[in-house]
Amino acid sequence: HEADAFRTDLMTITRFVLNEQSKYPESRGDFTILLSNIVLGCKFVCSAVNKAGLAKLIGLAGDTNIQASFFLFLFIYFLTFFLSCGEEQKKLDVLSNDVFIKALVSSGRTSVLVSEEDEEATFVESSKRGKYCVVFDPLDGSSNIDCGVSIGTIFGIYTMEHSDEPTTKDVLKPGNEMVAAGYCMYGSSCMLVLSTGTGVHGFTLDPSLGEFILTHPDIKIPKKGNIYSVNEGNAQNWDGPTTKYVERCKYPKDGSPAKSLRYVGSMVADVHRTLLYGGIFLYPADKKSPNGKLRVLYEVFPMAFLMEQAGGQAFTGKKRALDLVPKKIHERSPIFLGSYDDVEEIKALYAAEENN
Ligand code: P6P
Repeated sequence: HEADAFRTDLMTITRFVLNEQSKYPESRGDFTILLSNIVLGCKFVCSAVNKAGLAKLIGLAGDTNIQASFFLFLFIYFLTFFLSCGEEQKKLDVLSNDVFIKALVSSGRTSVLVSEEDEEATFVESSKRGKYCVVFDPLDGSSNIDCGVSIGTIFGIYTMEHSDEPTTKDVLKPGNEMVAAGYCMYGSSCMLVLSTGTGVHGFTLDPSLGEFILTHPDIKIPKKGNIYSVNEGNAQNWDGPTTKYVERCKYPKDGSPAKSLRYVGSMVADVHRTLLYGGIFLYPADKKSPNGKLRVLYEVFPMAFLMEQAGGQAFTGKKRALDLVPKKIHERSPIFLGSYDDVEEIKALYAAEENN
């Protein structure tokens, strides 16, 4: 009888992906190498985010009056070196972006990178190109760092089937052509949720091992939930179907209990709760932003991919989110995602409006 605290059949994310890879004997392990570089980026960002509060507190951001004991001074010294790497103190989202760009380029498995932080796509130099294109938000929700709210990295992966010069056409593809997607949430624990097209799996970072351990195999979202997640502050600008749907959540006509409202304002936190507890997350279009706020490539698509793989769905108000074909790399779209039955309800309201 194994003592639970010391299970030895540790399934790490690397072993998990290698097991997946072994199903494709012809694969040369490129995806495993790509993923291990994404995992490296997540570990670095997790460490930097966890130290950020302290770094600010003890004035690493260029302040001079560091009031610290000798040990804290040593900690500061090593932290300064670690975080600043000889350059000025970088904002965490810029630092995170640098880390992911460098890790992905040096993996030698990518050709096009699109980041929320960079206006233009990054085209990898020919000697380092590989067959994958990665779209990502290195630190989504970073405005929440100072108040300690969970934030995260979101990524999606396409393959590039040609060996010509890469262009943005290699990433301006529908989400239904993504081969993998995931997010890493930096919260009370650091959790990486990943799908390579065969279900959704959650891995929790064990800092003492520096390994992501499989803690949530084959996550399935409840078919229906009792939580809705939306920024009610935008209610005056919503269109009819969204207004009607939220009204139903609060004042159900069929005598069922009202839904609870949970809204963190950090997409990774709101989507992660929706995935585990069920319910619906909405970022609708409104009069001010007719395409909503969230970005198609590196927020909507990866989360829609995960939701479908977990048995849920994702809808834009007009169509299945993964069927969108973006024309620009930072394009936005309204999004309604979560439990299958909950999203069905709002789809019916939009369809009814369409028929009127
Ligand atoms: P609002 C964070 O800034 C973000 O991009 C997502 O992580 C989050 O879901 C959304 O914006 C929150 O937007 O308008 O409700 O503050």
